[in-house]
Amino acid sequence: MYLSKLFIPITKDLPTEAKIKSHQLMLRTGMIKQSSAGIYSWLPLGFKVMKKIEQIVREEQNFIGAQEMLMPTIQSSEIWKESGRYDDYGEEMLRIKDRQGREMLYGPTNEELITDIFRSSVKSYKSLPQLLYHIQWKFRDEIRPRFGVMRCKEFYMKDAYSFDLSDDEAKKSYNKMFFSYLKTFQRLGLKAIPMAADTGPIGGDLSHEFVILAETGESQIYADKNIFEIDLNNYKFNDQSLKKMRDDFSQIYAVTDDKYKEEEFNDKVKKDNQMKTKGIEVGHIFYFSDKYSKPMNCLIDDKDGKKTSVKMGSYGIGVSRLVGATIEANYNNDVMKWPKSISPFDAVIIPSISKNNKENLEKAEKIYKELQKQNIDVLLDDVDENMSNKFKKHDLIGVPYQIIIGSKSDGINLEFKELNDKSELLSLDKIKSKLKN
Ligand code: 5CA
Repeated sequence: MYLSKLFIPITKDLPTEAKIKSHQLMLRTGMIKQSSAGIYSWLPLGFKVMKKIEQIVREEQNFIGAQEMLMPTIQSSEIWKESGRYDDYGEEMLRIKDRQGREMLYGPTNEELITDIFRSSVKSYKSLPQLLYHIQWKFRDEIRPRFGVMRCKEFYMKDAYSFDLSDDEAKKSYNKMFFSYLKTFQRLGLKAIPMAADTGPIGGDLSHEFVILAETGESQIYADKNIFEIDLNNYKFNDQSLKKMRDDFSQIYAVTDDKYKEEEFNDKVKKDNQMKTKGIEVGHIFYFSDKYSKPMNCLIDDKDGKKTSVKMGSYGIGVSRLVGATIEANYNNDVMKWPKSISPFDAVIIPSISKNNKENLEKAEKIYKELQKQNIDVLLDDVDENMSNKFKKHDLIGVPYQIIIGSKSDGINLEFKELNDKSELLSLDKIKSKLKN
C-alpha cells in the first residue's frame, strides 16, 4: 500500500477529549473516528489491526476444539425473561421495539441465546462436551463510556460457551479456555495475569479475569510477581496437564479489588514480590453450572436416561478493547511499536524524496514490488515531506521495521531499522529473510 493512497487521516493536534495514550494515538493516526458517545467507526488502519487480533483469537479457539458460529446482534426479550435477566440487567441493556411492538434488545452478551439454540437440538450426554463461540458486536449502554475503545457502548467481543454433563467435566472445558486465553495473549505480545474475580451480572462461583498491567487500567490488582515465572510451554494439551497448570496458577496470589484482603496479601506474598498496580481487563471467563440451563429448561439425558440440566460456562475476550490495550502496553516515549503479530504492516519503506530527486522513490518502488512478491505486507511512504517529519509520523503509526532509502544506503545495501533500535546496512536478500522470519 502507498501511504499517499491509504485513508489515514492523521492529525497533528492532540485530541483534547482523549485522556489516555491509546485513545489519543488511535484518533491521531486515524484508526478510529467517534460517531457518538462510546460508538466508533473503525477506519482502515484500526480495522486492519483489529482483524489481525481477531484472527489470533480465532486460531487459538479453534486449537482447543471450539467451533465458530455467528449469532445475531438483535435478540428477543423472551429468552431474557426466561432466565430472569431481563430485569436484572437494568439500564445497560439497550431495549428496542420492532414494528409489531415486540420487545427486542441489542445483545450485551449471549448466554440466553446460546442456551436456547442448544436446548432445541441437543438431548443426550452423547453429544457432549461442546464448545461454541462467535465473534460479534455487543452493545452495553455504559453510563460513562471513556478511554476510547477501552470502555465503549458498542464493542467487538469473542464470546464462547461450554456445555458439559457434570461439574467435573465442565472444569475441564474451563481449563482449556484458561490455557487458550494465555496462549492468545502471549501471541499478541501481552503479559496477561489470570486473577480470581467476582462474577457480576454473568453469575456463577468460579471466574477469572485476564488482566494486563497498565497505569491507565480501570482494574486495581494485587499479585505476586512470581506469577510471571509460570511458563506455558511446561504444559501439554491434555486434561491432566491443564489441571496442573491451573493448580499452579491458583497457588500464586493474584486478585482484583473485590477479592482483596490486605492481611491475606501480606501473609501470602513476600514484601519484595508484592505488586499493587492497575490493569486492563482483556478477558473474563465464568463457570456458572446450571444458572441459565435450569430456568431455561435446557435438559439432557444422562447415562442412566435421567434428565439433568446441562452445565455451562462462558468465556469473553474484548477484541476491540485489545487494540487500545496493546497500545497502552507498547507505547513509550512518543514511539508506538506494534507487536509483529498484529502490526498493520510488516514493514515500511521510507525513501528520501524531493521534487528534483525521484531516484530514491523509483528504488523504493522496486523494493516494494520485490517484498510484495514474497507476501510481505509493506507500506511505502511516497509522500513528499522531509525525513524528520516522516520519522515522527512512523513513530506513531508503529510499523516495527523500516527500510530507509536516503544518504546512508549505497548501491547494494539498504538502511534497515527496527523501531527503538539502531539502524544497520543490509542487502535486500538479508532484509527479506529477516522480515520472513
Ligand atoms: N458473557 C461473558 C463472557 S462471554 C461476558 O460478557 N463477560 S464480560 O462482561 O466480562 O466481557 C468480556 C470482555 O469484553 C471483557 O473482559 C472486556 O475485555 C470486554 N468488554 C466488556 N465491556 C466492554 C466495554 N464496555 N467496552 C469494551 N470492551 C468491553
